[in-house]
Amino acid sequence: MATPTTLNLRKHLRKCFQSLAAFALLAGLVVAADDWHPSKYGKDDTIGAANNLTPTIVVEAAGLVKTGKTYSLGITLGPNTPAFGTRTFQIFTFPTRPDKPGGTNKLTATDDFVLTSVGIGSQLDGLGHIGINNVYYNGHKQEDFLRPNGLLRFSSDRIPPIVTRGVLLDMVALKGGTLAPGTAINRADIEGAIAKQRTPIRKGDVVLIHTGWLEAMAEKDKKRFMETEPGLGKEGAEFLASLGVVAVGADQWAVEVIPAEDPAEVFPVHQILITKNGVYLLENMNVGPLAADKAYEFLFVLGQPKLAGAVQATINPIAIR
Ligand code: UVW
Repeated sequence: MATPTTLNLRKHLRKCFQSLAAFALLAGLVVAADDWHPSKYGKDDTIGAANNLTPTIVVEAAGLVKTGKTYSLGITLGPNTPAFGTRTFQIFTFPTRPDKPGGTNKLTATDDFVLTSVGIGSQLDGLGHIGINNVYYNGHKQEDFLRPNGLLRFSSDRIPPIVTRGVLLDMVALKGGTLAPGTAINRADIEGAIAKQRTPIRKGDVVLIHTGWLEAMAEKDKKRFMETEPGLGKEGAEFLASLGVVAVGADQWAVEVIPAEDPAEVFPVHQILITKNGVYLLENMNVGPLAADKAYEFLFVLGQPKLAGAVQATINPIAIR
């Protein structure tokens, strides 16, 4: 028969079990929240989805060149280029030998000096750029790799040449016009474009999204261009990462939709692609000319600027078809 003491003991034990169960559930959630590191490419990996590039992919992508037409996907960077936050660009040009021409051949010369944010204009976001509560790609803390004179790890000059098949997802053609700011592009939209264009996305591809925002707004209203934009949503980002793409680009400044689908979140697509999956972002890509030619797949060529310790990279990838 249960005495008051044994009843109290049972009550106490039940409470203990309940607390333990709650703790186990919480621990499980914490583990699930961190299950993106170590990286699937290995605990020492520093190049993320660039691991999906192979010589075979390069050879196959080269086979997409049929006409020899080239497309410069970078926009020209200048002091008036729309920029995030306090980012700026300045160039100074001057004669190198102002006093007297050199030698008997009277050499004269001109030099330049550029003072710029790297994350301005057409840019690649490297794996040291974005973290989740100070945890970055492959579980690294910012203080482990950030130094005032350059990154110790994830420097963009270390990203291998990205030479692969490029796929343009023409959302403007799919939706019948420039996407409205705040429009999120998700899995159904991506699959819709893939089906319409007959361009499946493969492991190792670079995917570029045409929203129409760069052509519609970058010159017309720089402030509005930077305040909001149509772009990739979280589910779309998860989907593209699951396909093994190396990089995702768009013709707007953050690749992702602004404001975010959940207005309480800040750049969540950056975290899904860069931090969790090691997928690079390519921002402000001038893909309008590709869309105009219905060039939905092409050879994509991008070599990184060799800036030691850089977080991002100013880029001008070339599409060739
Ligand atoms: C941020 O730095 C958050 O923006 P972006 O990567 O688009 O330049």
